[in-house]
Amino acid sequence: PGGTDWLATWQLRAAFAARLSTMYGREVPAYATLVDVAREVNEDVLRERGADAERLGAIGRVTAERHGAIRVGTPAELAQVGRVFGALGMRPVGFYDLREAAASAVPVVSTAFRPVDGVELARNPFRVFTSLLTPADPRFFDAGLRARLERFLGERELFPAELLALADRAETEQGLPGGAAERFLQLAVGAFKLSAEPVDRAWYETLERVSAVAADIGGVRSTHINHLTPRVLDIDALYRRMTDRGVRMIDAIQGPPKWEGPDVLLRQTSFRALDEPRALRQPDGSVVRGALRVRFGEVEARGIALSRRGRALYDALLARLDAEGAAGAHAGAAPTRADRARALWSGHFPRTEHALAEHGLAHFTYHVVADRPRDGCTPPADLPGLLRAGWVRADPIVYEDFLPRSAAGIFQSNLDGSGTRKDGEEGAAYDSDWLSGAVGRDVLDPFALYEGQQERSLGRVAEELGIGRV
Ligand code: OOG
Ligand code: NI
Repeated sequence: PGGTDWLATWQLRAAFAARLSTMYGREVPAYATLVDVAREVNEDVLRERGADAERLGAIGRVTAERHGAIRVGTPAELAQVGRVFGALGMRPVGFYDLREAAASAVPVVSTAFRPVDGVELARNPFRVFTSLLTPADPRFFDAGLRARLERFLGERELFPAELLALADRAETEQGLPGGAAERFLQLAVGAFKLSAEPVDRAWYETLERVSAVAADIGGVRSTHINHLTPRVLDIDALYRRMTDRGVRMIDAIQGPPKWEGPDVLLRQTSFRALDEPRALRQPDGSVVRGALRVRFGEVEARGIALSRRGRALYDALLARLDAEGAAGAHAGAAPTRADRARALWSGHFPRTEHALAEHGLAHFTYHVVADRPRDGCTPPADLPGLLRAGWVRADPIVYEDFLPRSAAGIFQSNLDGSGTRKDGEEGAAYDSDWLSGAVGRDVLDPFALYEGQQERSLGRVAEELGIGRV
């Protein structure tokens, strides 16, 4: 393959992300405001902090960086999504069970499609959080509703055959020639456009009584991009500026607190979308103009990827914060959750990248320092020694994934009703293996990906310095 009008996998991915962004900006005007404010904030941070601002990604990558969210109804639809994103070099990573979030259960299990290779991520890190409805979970759907839902979903077509054929070709050939690329991009972006087809009101409302997410997925004959999230370097500043512009944000930033130590994992916040006009088909067959509120704006700041141990520490701190909150609510304690989180992190989380690396709590790639003065010493054989004596430098690996709790919170904070999950019944079992079977591709373990990236960099260090494994 080749030729001047050839689009390689990453170019297809970048073009898809850019076109989706243009389409979404037309559909949801507040998104354009969000993107403007995010750009302003990023420029300011770059001016204030200089090169340090780019420690977690070059500004070119960060400015173009987006994640989308989509929701589908059946394993067959998910497998088709896998083919479309496979054409863009995006693989399913991670398993998220959002049915289990205590205060905010939604009847879906999810994964994220994204590039996995460091070079590909640097070229364009576009990712899509992808959720699959769980009609087999009796806590949400009784047998009758499940049967109706599965019949409805089985009869719709989200992705035209021509799109899937082009996707398969692009994946096999790792790109497409100009004309085919153009057609593929048009069809792919079109598949995620909000449909103008009238919504069957009675059916939509039946599902809405179970969950607004179930209605959004199974109440219509098409899918759509649900939100498109830019990345910002200072999410607290962004939150203030959006509020100043009169956009009402949800009441918190989800994820780790703002504190004096390194940014880790992912911090996100959002605002409610406005009602969008939609045609509704009434039970008597007439069509009226109505409105649905399904889409919203979200923004995020990304930090360093934690190791399994680091993540366990993070989860433990979060659990403590919840427990204290529950206790404090009775005692009428004054500090806000954000204040308490900051105090807890300051007491228990390492304050420097160096300490994170030393305790194996976060992931880094390691690189031989090219211009280290030649002082006749031989390099030490251990990593702390190599770092201390300046032979090797550690660059943080950016967290490319999502947080189940923030995801559930984002879903829920933007829904009208809270829906119903009947407890006391056994939930249907879904796990990462089941999801791999549904999508027809291995759902990869994010921790293993970060570990692999770190290990490969250490292998290169050992080779370049001519020392044994570090
Ligand atoms: C997905 C919500 C999760 C995130 O950033 O955590 C998500 C959805 O609303 O479909 O996008
Ligand atoms: Ni999101």
